[in-house]
Parts: sequence; C-alpha cells; structure tokens
Amino acid sequence: MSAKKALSLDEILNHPQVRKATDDNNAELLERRAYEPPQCNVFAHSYTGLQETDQYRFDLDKEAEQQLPDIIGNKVQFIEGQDAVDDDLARSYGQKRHIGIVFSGGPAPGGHNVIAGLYDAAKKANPETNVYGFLTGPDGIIENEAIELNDKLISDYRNLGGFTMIKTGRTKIDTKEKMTLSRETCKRLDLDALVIVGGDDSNTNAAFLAQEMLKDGVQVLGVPKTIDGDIQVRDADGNVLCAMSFGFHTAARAFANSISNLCTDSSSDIKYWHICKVMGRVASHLALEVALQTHANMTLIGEDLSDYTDKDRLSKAHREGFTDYHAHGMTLRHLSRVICDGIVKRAAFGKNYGVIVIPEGVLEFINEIQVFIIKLNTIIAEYNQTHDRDFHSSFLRLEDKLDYLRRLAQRSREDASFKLWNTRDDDLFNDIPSFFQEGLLMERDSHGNFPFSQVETEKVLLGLVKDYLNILKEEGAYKVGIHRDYYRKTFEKAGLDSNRYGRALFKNYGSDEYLLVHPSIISIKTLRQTLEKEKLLNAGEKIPAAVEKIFKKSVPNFKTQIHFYGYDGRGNDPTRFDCIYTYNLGLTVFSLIANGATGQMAAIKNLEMGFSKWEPIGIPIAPLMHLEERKGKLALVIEKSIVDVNSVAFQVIKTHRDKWLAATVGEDHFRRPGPIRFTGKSEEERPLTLELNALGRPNK
Ligand code: FBP
Repeated sequence: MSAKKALSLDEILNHPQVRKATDDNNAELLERRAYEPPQCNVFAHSYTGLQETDQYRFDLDKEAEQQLPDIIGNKVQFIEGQDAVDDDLARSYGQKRHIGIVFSGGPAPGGHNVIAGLYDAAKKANPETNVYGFLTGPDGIIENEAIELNDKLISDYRNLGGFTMIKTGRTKIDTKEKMTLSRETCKRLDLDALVIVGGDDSNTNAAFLAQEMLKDGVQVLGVPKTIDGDIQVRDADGNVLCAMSFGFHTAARAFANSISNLCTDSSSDIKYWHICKVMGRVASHLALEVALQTHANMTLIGEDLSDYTDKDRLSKAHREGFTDYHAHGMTLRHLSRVICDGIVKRAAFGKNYGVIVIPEGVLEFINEIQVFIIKLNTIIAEYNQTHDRDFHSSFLRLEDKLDYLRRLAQRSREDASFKLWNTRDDDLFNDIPSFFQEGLLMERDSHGNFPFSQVETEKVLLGLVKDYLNILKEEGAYKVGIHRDYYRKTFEKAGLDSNRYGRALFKNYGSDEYLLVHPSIISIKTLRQTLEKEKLLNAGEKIPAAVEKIFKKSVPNFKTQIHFYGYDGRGNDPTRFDCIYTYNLGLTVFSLIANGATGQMAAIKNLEMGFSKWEPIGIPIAPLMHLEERKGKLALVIEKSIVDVNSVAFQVIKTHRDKWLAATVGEDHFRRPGPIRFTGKSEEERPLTLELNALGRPNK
C-alpha cells in the first residue's frame, strides 16, 4: 500500500479549492453584481418628462420663504415616460452633462444602486456625460476631491451594501467659506448638477445649496437616505409622498435576524435576558419594525413612553384637587419598573429569560433626560459660539466639564437672570453615574445631533432594573415558577409527601400549573423557619435535599447579555426591496436633472404597493422646512418623522404586547424572519411597518 504524498505549500495554494476559498469574489457577490433591478414603467421610454401638480399642499414656513425664495414655490413633480419629443427637448435631454454625486451622513444599504441608476440613465441619455463621485462626503465637494465614475467601478458595486465606492462623511456645508469653496469646485468641474444622498439634515443642506447655486446654473437634488426611517414626507393633508427612506428595510431585517437568533438561543438555554439596543437616533421606527419581525418579549417605543399618563396619579390628584405634572410622561425609574414587571411576570411561569429591544434614542423621550440633553446642547453651543476653542477641546476630562457646569450653577445663584443650569440641575446631574454623564456631554455632530449611538442607554436602564429586581427579590415578589409535575416528581422520587409540603411551600399550591414559593420564604433560613412552623422539620434537622433543590430553583438569578445592533445592519448588503427602490431613485434623480429641476428630492410614491404601482416623483424640499432648535439656535430643517402612536403598525404591536411577553403557560410566540434572502421567493417584499401603516389610509 503506497502512502499518499503530502502536498507542498505551493500545490496547496494552487489547489482549486484553496483558490476558491481565498478568492474575494464569492458566488453570492457575483450573483448580486449580476442582478438587474426592474425599472418603473416610465423608465422604459426613450425620454422622461415632468408633470407638475397642484394637488399637494404644504404649509410654508415664513423663514423658509425668506431664505429660499427661488425654490419655495416648487411643486410636486410626477415623472412621465415619453417616446416622441420635439427636437429641442430631445437635444436638451440628451446633452452632455457633468454630474456630481455625494453621500452624506451614515451609510445606508442601497446607496451604490442610487449611483448605478443615475449613471445608467445619464449614460443612456448621452454616453459622453461624466458622473463624478465626491470622496468622503461633503468634504469632497469643499476640497474638490472627486473621481470620475466608470463602468468597471459601477459594476463592482451594483447591489452591494455600504458606501465603500466613494465613502461618506458628516461635514455640513454651513459657512460662507465652505459654500464658496463648494461653488468653486462645481465651477472647476463644470457641473450641471449635484446630487446629495443623505438624511433630513443633508437634504436640508441640499435645499440651501440649490438656492445658492441657482445663479451658477448648478441644479441640486436630494435623495432620501437613512436607516433610521425618519424621512417620511406627507403633504399638509396627510397624503404620503415618501413613505420610507432607503436602507431602513435592510437594517431592520438584519437587526431582526440577529435578534430572532437570540430569541431562539435564550429560549433554548433559558438562562439569559438579552438586552438589545437598536440604532435609529431619536425615532423608534427600527425598533418597531424589529418588534413586528421578531415578536421579541418586550420592545420599548420611545414615542409611546412620552405619551404615557399615570392614570392612578392623575385620579389621585383629581380627588385631592391639585395638578400633578409628573403624571404625564415617564421617568427613568418608572420605565425600569415597567421592565421589571415584565421580567417578574415571565419568571412566575418559569421563564427567567427573554429578549428586550430598546431603541437607542429612548432617553430622548424620558422627561428628566430630555431636559439634560436640551440644556447641555445649548450650553455647549453657546460656549462654542463665544470662545475660540470648542467646548470639548477646552474641557478634555469629565472632571473639567463638571467643574464648568458647577461654575454655571454658581452663576445662576448669583445672577437670577441666568437660568440655564441651576443648582438643582447640577445636583441631579452629579447624581447619575459617570459613564452616563460622559455620554450626555459627548460631542454633537456637525448638524447639532446628539450622539445617541455612543451612549450606553441599556447600561443606565439595566442598573435601575437590577436594583429594583433585588428589592422585589427581598420582598419575595420575584420568583421563578416551578412546574407542578416537576415538583411532584422530585418529591415522590425523594419519598416525600408532595401535598403536605406543597401547601407549606407554595402560595398557589393546588390551583395553578406553575407553583410560586411563598413570598415569606426568601432564604434557607426562612425556608427552615416555615418548615419547622408547619411541623415538617424538627429543630436542628437537615432540610431534605429535594426541598432545598426546589427552593433553589425558585430563586431567580437575573443574568443579562448586552448587544448593540447598528453598524452591522447598516453595512448589510441591501434587501431586494432596497436594491430596486434605490436603483429607481437613481433613475428618478436623473430624470429630474434632465428636465431642469432643482431643490427637489427624488422619491418613489406608493412604495407600500406592488412594484407596478410605484410612481417616481420629485418632492420640493423647501416647503418641508420648519424652524427647530439646533446648536442652541433656531434653524430651518426638514422635520424628522417619529413613530406615530396612532399608526396601525404601533397599534398592532401595542395590542400584541401581552401575547409576545408570553407571561403564560406555554411557549413564546417568536417569529423567525431569517437572514436576508436576495434570491428565492420567501423574502418579504417590503417593510412590515410600511404595509401596516398603509392599511385604511386613503392616499392621493
Ligand atoms: P444618518 O442619520 O446619517 O443616516 O445616520 C444614521 C445613524 O446610523 C443613526 O442610526 C446613528 O445614531 C448614527 O447614524 C451613528 O452615527 P455615527 O456613524 O457617526 O456613529
């Protein structure tokens, strides 16, 4: 028998299997790149035109009218397919153009397809057209860092996640100097149009650039991007023009898959509570979609908490004839009680495990924290406006920042007109753990947004939850229910009279399936006392092992695992929905450019319906603006859309809360969304929130 000769390293490295394993281009990648998203009907024609409509109304902000005079009158535009157009139109549609595109803000799956759609449409209209990608976000415009996009680059990134092709950044073009530099870049590149793919703040920026660059003949268009799902555009009559920003579906599906896996794991080894913080900034849209996708045991929705009214407090105040302002909205302590309540209820049915979903922005909806966030935003902004160094470089260490706040509190004592930070604020702030103080003082982004993703919200809440669970344990209110069959079997095996012991040990013996140890039995000592009192044990006698075993099983150990879902889902390859949506957004934005639009946001109407009903449109950005406090000053911005507690999607999860908590006999009601499936038929067509919210909503 001849021994098989070992392969040399060279032979191993050249082996087809090794080559396959070490090739960056795996089968999934190739399949994604080759996928051709379907195009909305209007794009099947040789040309597209714009049909302006007056059927949508907007309440115009006076400040927006003043600051954006040339685009405030823009209307909603429907894209129409056209085959025969006159020569002038054909010429202007097909003229050679220079178009720049930039990503702004956090990545969102589908961004590459926006570029691909724009590129394909631009090249179809005129193969000579140049499309430039500005590198690393708006900095690329300010510093004229751009690359010309070509077929190879576009093909490499088709249907792939991330913003890897040209990267992104969070710089805001918000000073005269940055604006001048941006205009110079556009002139140097001879740009006809600039496309800004970004969130509410970046689209706000797009409107200001559109106004400013009108005189240079540069059209500026926005594309609604953000996994947070907080760009949802309605007109003044509630008609939905843009139901969802791109990237939301993919991020939610990716989070849901991971969280659903935790549901499976936790209900298998039944020893952990998994605490899952999910991204989304202030709005809880992602948490809501994850709740629908997974049926996790508890999901907090920030918007619901601020809507909370403590009915008992309210009626007590009413009876006693005073106004209790604390009856409205939820405090951090109260929220921790609500969570404990769910944990205790499940434990009573033997389920001392589960999954909790917490939106990263939940603190924004907790009264006392919101006050801190607003006050600190203003203090930091005011400091930055009046000093040469910014707040964070002036006060590097936490102690320095706290010292500055202390001095402000002192100022408020000496000068009654200074009310921003008083002694009470300072005392309360000094009461919270230092990691949380650091979080609340963290640097705001260039748009003045609070960095929710950096704050360990779950740690703050968990601290309070653990403290209160310990109190409940001491009071004998937090117990793990023991199944009566298990109890009986254990005692019979030990030759003990289960009925006699049962009545002494449990408060619900004989009536319920899960038995709860009497609240007074909270230790081996109190167990012994009970047994002696019930004449089941003589003084000095050893407690039977079976009794001790059952008692120990009834004592809960609250063990947690903490997870943060954000950057991972944000970098996921897009769902089919996001691939198709974004490719068509790219085609839409080219139609807007080719037809001379500026100050418009590309959107697809009827996303909640079948693909054949999707309608590409242009939405005027300026009329969406309103005044909001940013960095301590009022600024014109597009309003963020938060979860509507009257929406169908929210009402559905509210109604299912008890069911999904599953504090009952029987299994949990987890749903298995599975991983994102790019091919095959079982992948859902669109976000569940989108479908539910469209139910019963008449829309023009
Ligand atoms: P955008 O608003 O720019 O789309 O970003 C969304 C987001 O992913 C939020 O969910 C999150 O709070 C934030 O970005 C995180 O910011 P950063 O990437 O700067 O850490």
